[in-house]
Amino acid sequence: SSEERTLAMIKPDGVSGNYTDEIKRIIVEASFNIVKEMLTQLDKDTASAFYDEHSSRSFFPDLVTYMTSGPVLVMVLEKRNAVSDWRGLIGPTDAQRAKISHPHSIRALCGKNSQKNCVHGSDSTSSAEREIKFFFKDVVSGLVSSPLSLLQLL
Ligand code: DAT
Ligand code: MG
Repeated sequence: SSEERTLAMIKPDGVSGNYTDEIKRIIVEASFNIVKEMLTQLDKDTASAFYDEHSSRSFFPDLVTYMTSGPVLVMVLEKRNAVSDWRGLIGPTDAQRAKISHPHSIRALCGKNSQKNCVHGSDSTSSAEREIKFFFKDVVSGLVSSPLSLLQLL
Protein backbone atom coordinates (compact mmCIF):
# COMPACT_ATOMS: atom_id res chain seq x y z
CA SER A 1 0.00 0.00 0.00
CA SER A 2 1.02 3.66 0.03
CA GLU A 3 1.16 3.73 3.82
CA GLU A 4 4.42 4.97 5.35
CA ARG A 5 5.76 4.79 8.90
CA THR A 6 7.71 7.30 10.97
CA LEU A 7 9.14 7.39 14.48
CA ALA A 8 7.68 9.96 16.85
CA MET A 9 8.75 10.60 20.40
CA ILE A 10 7.33 12.78 23.16
CA LYS A 11 10.49 13.97 24.92
CA PRO A 12 10.91 14.29 28.70
CA ASP A 13 9.52 17.85 28.95
CA GLY A 14 6.46 16.80 26.93
CA VAL A 15 5.71 13.81 29.15
CA SER A 16 6.41 15.59 32.46
CA GLY A 17 4.48 18.65 31.27
CA ASN A 18 1.39 16.47 30.74
CA TYR A 19 1.21 17.09 26.98
CA THR A 20 0.84 13.41 26.05
CA ASP A 21 -2.96 13.37 25.71
CA GLU A 22 -3.11 16.60 23.72
CA ILE A 23 -0.33 15.47 21.35
CA LYS A 24 -2.05 12.11 20.82
CA ARG A 25 -5.31 13.94 20.03
CA ILE A 26 -3.47 15.98 17.38
CA ILE A 27 -1.93 12.78 15.97
CA VAL A 28 -5.29 11.01 15.66
CA GLU A 29 -7.04 14.09 14.25
CA ALA A 30 -4.35 14.27 11.56
CA SER A 31 -5.32 10.71 10.51
CA PHE A 32 -2.19 8.92 11.74
CA ASN A 33 -2.56 5.45 13.17
CA ILE A 34 -0.45 4.85 16.28
CA VAL A 35 0.75 1.34 15.44
CA LYS A 36 3.25 0.86 18.30
CA GLU A 37 4.02 2.77 21.45
CA MET A 38 6.36 2.38 24.39
CA LEU A 39 6.81 4.47 27.51
CA THR A 40 10.45 4.16 28.48
CA GLN A 41 13.36 5.98 30.03
CA LEU A 42 16.51 6.35 27.92
CA ASP A 43 19.88 5.69 29.52
CA LYS A 44 23.01 7.56 28.41
CA ASP A 45 24.15 4.88 25.96
CA THR A 46 20.73 4.63 24.31
CA ALA A 47 20.26 8.40 23.95
CA SER A 48 23.83 8.76 22.63
CA ALA A 49 23.32 6.00 20.07
CA PHE A 50 19.95 7.39 18.96
CA TYR A 51 21.52 10.83 18.30
CA ASP A 52 24.84 9.46 17.04
CA GLU A 53 24.76 11.72 13.94
CA HIS A 54 25.11 14.71 16.31
CA SER A 55 27.87 13.25 18.49
CA SER A 56 30.47 15.84 17.42
CA ARG A 57 28.21 18.85 18.02
CA SER A 58 28.83 21.13 21.00
CA PHE A 59 25.24 20.65 22.19
CA PHE A 60 25.53 16.84 22.28
CA PRO A 61 26.38 16.35 26.01
CA ASP A 62 23.49 18.62 27.04
CA LEU A 63 21.19 16.84 24.58
CA VAL A 64 21.98 13.45 26.13
CA THR A 65 21.47 14.83 29.66
CA TYR A 66 18.10 16.27 28.63
CA MET A 67 16.93 13.13 26.81
CA THR A 68 17.73 10.98 29.88
CA SER A 69 16.09 13.36 32.37
CA GLY A 70 12.72 11.56 32.49
CA PRO A 71 10.37 9.15 30.70
CA VAL A 72 9.70 9.47 26.97
CA LEU A 73 6.84 8.08 24.88
CA VAL A 74 8.09 6.46 21.66
CA MET A 75 5.52 5.83 18.92
CA VAL A 76 5.41 4.43 15.40
CA LEU A 77 2.95 6.49 13.33
CA GLU A 78 1.45 5.33 10.05
CA LYS A 79 -0.31 7.13 7.21
CA ARG A 80 0.43 8.26 3.66
CA ASN A 81 3.47 10.57 3.71
CA ALA A 82 3.88 9.95 7.43
CA VAL A 83 7.50 11.18 7.57
CA SER A 84 6.97 14.61 6.03
CA ASP A 85 3.46 15.07 7.46
CA TRP A 86 4.73 14.45 11.02
CA ARG A 87 7.69 16.80 10.50
CA GLY A 88 5.19 19.40 9.30
CA LEU A 89 3.01 18.96 12.38
CA ILE A 90 5.89 19.26 14.86
CA GLY A 91 7.39 22.40 13.29
CA PRO A 92 10.98 23.69 13.28
CA THR A 93 13.68 22.49 15.69
CA ASP A 94 13.86 25.77 17.62
CA ALA A 95 10.62 26.05 19.56
CA GLN A 96 11.08 29.81 20.01
CA ARG A 97 11.15 30.20 16.25
CA ALA A 98 8.25 27.76 15.92
CA LYS A 99 6.07 30.01 18.08
CA ILE A 100 6.56 32.80 15.53
CA SER A 101 6.72 30.98 12.18
CA HIS A 102 4.52 27.91 12.93
CA PRO A 103 2.24 28.96 15.83
CA HIS A 104 -0.05 25.93 15.43
CA SER A 105 2.81 23.41 15.49
CA ILE A 106 3.39 20.98 18.35
CA ARG A 107 6.79 22.49 19.16
CA ALA A 108 5.14 25.92 19.41
CA LEU A 109 2.56 24.37 21.74
CA CYS A 110 4.90 22.69 24.22
CA GLY A 111 8.55 23.33 23.31
CA LYS A 112 10.82 25.77 25.15
CA ASN A 113 13.86 26.35 22.92
CA SER A 114 16.17 24.61 20.44
CA GLN A 115 16.99 21.84 22.92
CA LYS A 116 13.79 21.33 24.92
CA ASN A 117 11.53 21.04 21.89
CA CYS A 118 9.04 18.52 23.24
CA VAL A 119 8.88 16.04 20.35
CA HIS A 120 10.99 14.11 17.85
CA GLY A 121 10.24 13.13 14.27
CA SER A 122 12.31 11.15 11.76
CA ASP A 123 13.72 13.45 9.08
CA SER A 124 13.55 11.00 6.11
CA THR A 125 12.20 7.57 5.22
CA SER A 126 15.66 6.04 5.73
CA SER A 127 15.97 7.68 9.18
CA ALA A 128 12.49 6.42 10.00
CA GLU A 129 13.49 2.87 9.12
CA ARG A 130 16.63 3.08 11.28
CA GLU A 131 14.83 4.69 14.23
CA ILE A 132 11.87 2.27 14.19
CA LYS A 133 14.30 -0.68 14.22
CA PHE A 134 16.32 1.06 16.95
CA PHE A 135 13.38 1.00 19.38
CA PHE A 136 11.24 -1.92 18.17
CA LYS A 137 13.69 -4.45 16.74
CA ASP A 138 12.55 -7.25 19.08
CA VAL A 139 8.85 -7.00 18.30
CA VAL A 140 7.88 -8.90 15.14
CA SER A 141 4.36 -8.58 13.68
CA GLY A 142 3.02 -7.52 17.06
CA LEU A 143 4.05 -10.86 18.56
CA VAL A 144 6.48 -11.16 21.42
CA SER A 145 9.56 -12.76 19.90
CA SER A 146 11.94 -12.87 22.85
CA PRO A 147 11.99 -12.46 26.64
CA LEU A 148 13.75 -9.12 26.10
CA SER A 149 10.85 -7.77 24.03
CA LEU A 150 8.41 -8.89 26.70
CA LEU A 151 10.27 -6.68 29.18
CA GLN A 152 10.22 -3.87 26.61
CA LEU A 153 6.43 -4.11 26.32
CA LEU A 154 5.79 -3.88 30.08
P1 DAT B 1 15.29 17.86 14.80
O1 DAT B 1 14.97 17.30 16.18
O2 DAT B 1 14.34 18.95 14.43
O3 DAT B 1 15.40 16.79 13.76
P2 DAT B 1 18.19 18.00 14.74
O4 DAT B 1 18.17 16.62 14.18
O5 DAT B 1 18.99 19.04 14.01
O6 DAT B 1 16.70 18.58 14.92
O7 DAT B 1 18.74 17.97 16.23
C1 DAT B 1 18.37 16.90 17.08
C2 DAT B 1 18.12 17.47 18.46
O8 DAT B 1 19.33 18.07 18.97
C3 DAT B 1 17.10 18.59 18.51
O9 DAT B 1 15.77 18.11 18.57
C4 DAT B 1 17.49 19.31 19.77
C5 DAT B 1 19.01 19.23 19.73
N1 DAT B 1 19.57 20.41 19.09
C6 DAT B 1 19.65 20.66 17.75
N2 DAT B 1 20.20 21.85 17.51
C7 DAT B 1 20.49 22.38 18.72
C8 DAT B 1 21.08 23.61 19.16
N3 DAT B 1 21.49 24.54 18.29
N4 DAT B 1 21.21 23.82 20.50
C9 DAT B 1 20.80 22.90 21.38
N5 DAT B 1 20.24 21.72 21.05
C10 DAT B 1 20.08 21.47 19.74
MG1 MG C 1 16.79 15.31 13.41
